[in-house]
Amino acid sequence: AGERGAWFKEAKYAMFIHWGLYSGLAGDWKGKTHFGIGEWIMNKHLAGISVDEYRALAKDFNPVKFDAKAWVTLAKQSGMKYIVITAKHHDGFAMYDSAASDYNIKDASPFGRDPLKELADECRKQGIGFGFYYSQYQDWNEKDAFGNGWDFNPKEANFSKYFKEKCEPQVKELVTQYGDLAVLWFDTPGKMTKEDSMALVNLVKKHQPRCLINSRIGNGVGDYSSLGDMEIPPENVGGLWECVDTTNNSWSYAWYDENWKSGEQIAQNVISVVARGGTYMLNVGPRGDGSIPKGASEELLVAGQWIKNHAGT
Ligand code: FUL
Repeated sequence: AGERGAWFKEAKYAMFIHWGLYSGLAGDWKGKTHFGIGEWIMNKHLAGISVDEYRALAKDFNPVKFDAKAWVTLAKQSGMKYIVITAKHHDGFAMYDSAASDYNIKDASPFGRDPLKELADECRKQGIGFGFYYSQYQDWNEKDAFGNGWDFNPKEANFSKYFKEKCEPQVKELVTQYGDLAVLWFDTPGKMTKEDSMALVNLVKKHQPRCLINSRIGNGVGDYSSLGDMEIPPENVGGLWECVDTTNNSWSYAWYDENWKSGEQIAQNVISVVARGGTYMLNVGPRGDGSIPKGASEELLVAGQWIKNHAGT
């Protein structure tokens, strides 16, 4: 990524946010708790929710406590230099106003706002970077995408249809309607072809020449490498790289997951990763109502204070 990657090396510490319809379930489906990672609750490995039942969740999703200013202020006070948030996770629900699919927060929920637009604007206002997570290969809402074998027959999937009609148009919306993006964070490329990975790379770079793409775009065509989930390497792995971790165990909010890292632990992780030459992107999972659990925010601020005292940023 050369010069384009210079800011990334400088930034070193970022906030990751997993937020979607699954946040409202918080690990619970019809009174039963499904332990694991909250954003996977729809999957057959957890509750195995049908597309119809899952889609209905949008009607009750109303994050009235969402406050872009409070989220960005928290990231800044924690010492983080940019935010990356789930525009669309594997469940297929767009958390922004998408013309390419009406299965999105603006059109399908009573909230009726585009929270990611508000967040992007607020990041710009407060002077930190902003980027999107986008699940390009798995989309459990679509019969033509990969991942939902409990509702659809994978043998009948026409991936290029999904790719042309939803994936590419949505990525185009993200790179053209939210101002300058720091990062486009793709995930679980699976068996995606190099041609498809490159189509997304070219689309992003055409509109956002300075935006970096992580290695989970697949086929070795990313700008920097994202290590395995929650993996803090024992030494410098070389090149541009990041470690993605979370403040507790689940990425998205789960009612039972109170295993919060202490401020001291967070500061130690930041130091370890940064000392080894990487970037630490640490996740918070806001609740379905838009509030960020204190177990995360308070400890982030403790670590942020430590970083300010010792590194003067
Ligand atoms: C994984 C995803 O499957 C998880 O849900 C989460 O988004 C994590 C950061 O990446 O591979």
